[in-house]
Amino acid sequence: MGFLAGKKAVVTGIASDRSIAYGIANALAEQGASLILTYQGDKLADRVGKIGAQLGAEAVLPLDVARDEDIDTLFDSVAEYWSQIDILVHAIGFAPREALAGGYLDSISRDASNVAHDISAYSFAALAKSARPMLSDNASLITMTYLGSERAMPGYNIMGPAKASLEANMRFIAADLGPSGVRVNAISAGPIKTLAASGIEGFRDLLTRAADMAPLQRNVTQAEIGNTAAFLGSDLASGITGEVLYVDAGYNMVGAAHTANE
Ligand code: 0WD
Repeated sequence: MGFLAGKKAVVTGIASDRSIAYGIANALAEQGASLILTYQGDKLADRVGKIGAQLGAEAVLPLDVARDEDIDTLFDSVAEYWSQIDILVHAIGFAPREALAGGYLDSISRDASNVAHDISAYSFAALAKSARPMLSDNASLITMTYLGSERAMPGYNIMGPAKASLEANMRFIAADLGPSGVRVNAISAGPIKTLAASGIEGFRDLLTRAADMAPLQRNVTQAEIGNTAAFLGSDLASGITGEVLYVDAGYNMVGAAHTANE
């Protein structure tokens, strides 16, 4: 029996079987959690529906976090299956493609900034707020972030400030929900080739550089992010809240002098 047996998990952000959220859903299922997945928009309904069937999900529900009515109705729909939620995974990020190329100031605009913050950061608070009445008294909320929140990574541009906002959101939500026993954390993943990542200019170089510099001398996998989410979602992590946990083969802590081959 897995260490998440009996837990009920809502996982957002699956766009394909390369999505980080797919790795997370898979790891949660392997450890015995029951799943409800969400998909963004009709064009992903079939693909995520098939993934749901493959993972044995109890339901696959629509959620576009740009729409308040979707956020409001999601948990009404979840309540038709479950009375409580133990794990909520937010693996959603978006910025207009033109904002993820070229220099920061060249690519920035009010619209791109608003969209990136709305979809990538505010949506975590909106989901937590809406899920709150259904959260079990040892529930775990998990979001996905990236080192661009604290370092000016080339090409990451407006997603950097959006991830910084997401991490601050995570801490404020953790402070709010902590008294009721609910834990809230972020996983800061090293680069992984997914649909969203391929929109970032120079992403291939980022992958190579991260693998060269990281102490483990490689990139991380979806499965490694998934296993970390399974741990954070479980009672094994009962003392951890308000944290950013790096799953990046050690890249974030290496000084420039340790850059391999330079
Ligand atoms: O290297 C990477 N891939 C890293 C990703 C490193 C560190 C962090 N992350 C983060 C991302 O910023 C994101 O928050 O992990 C999260 C998941 O990203 P992913 O797995 O890399 O990307 P992808 O497979 O594309 O899934 C992200 C999905 C969207 O995919 P598309 O490709 O269609 O934009 O987020 C979902 C959507 O399914 N999404 C939305 N869901 C609901 N409402 C919305 C929305 N408005 N917008 C995007």
